[in-house]
Amino acid sequence: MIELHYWPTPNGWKITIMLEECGLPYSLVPVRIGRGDQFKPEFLKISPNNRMPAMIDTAPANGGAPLAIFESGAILMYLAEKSGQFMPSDITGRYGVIQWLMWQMSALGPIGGQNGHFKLYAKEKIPYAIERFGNEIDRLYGVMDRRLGEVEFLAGDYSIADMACFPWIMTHKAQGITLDVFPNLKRWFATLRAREALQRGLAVGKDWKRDSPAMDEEARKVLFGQTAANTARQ
Ligand SMILES: N[C@@H](CCC(=O)N[C@@H](CS)C(=O)NCC(=O)O)C(=O)O
Repeated sequence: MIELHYWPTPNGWKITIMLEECGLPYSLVPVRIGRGDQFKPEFLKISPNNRMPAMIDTAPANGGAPLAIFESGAILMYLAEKSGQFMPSDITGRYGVIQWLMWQMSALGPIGGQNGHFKLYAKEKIPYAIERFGNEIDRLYGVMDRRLGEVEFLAGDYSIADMACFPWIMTHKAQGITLDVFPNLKRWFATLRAREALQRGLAVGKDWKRDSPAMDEEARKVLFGQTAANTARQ
């Protein structure tokens, strides 16, 4: 059984989308990131970077002890391997998926996060930062649009690379981007959004936000201004 430590955010949705797509049974442990659950010692044991998602497979394929994994890209690869779905086993197909997954993890996600931070959340609006990350996220959307002009999905067939990117394209309006100027991306986005499993994945934990909203004063205090010193384990 997969135990997913989760909160409904773009990095969390990647995993609920995959779990719904591949049909592996799973249970959920909420990590209220706006309330500091990511600093609880039991969570840091499985996710030392104090970020969710993280997971534990209580029955890994090698029959060994429960296996804990953090970082959404690593979790997606693990679930693809475990289920035998959404990542081909031949070397050409596999690395086709991995390279786009790494692109999402190293570029689309982090730059989208910084763009959102400076555009929406930062109390002080810094024009240079807004322009810098606005340009870069626009460039990345362009990279994806060009790729999707050549192939239906990022790595040929629908894969974990598409699942990783979707939540970060879903936030395009908040990022200040219109998909009208990226027609191939717009086509891909509509195709994925129509998938029932993906919609189920996006709905996981939707109600939780009522008690613990994504961003309020308490969440700001927990999420912003983290340093090595103030996040050190007690
Ligand atoms: N590279 C990580 C990023 C995860 C991440 O940034 N998670 C955010 C929510 S989307 C989080 O847990 N934030 C808690 C915090 O900032 O303390 C991954 O893809 O798993």
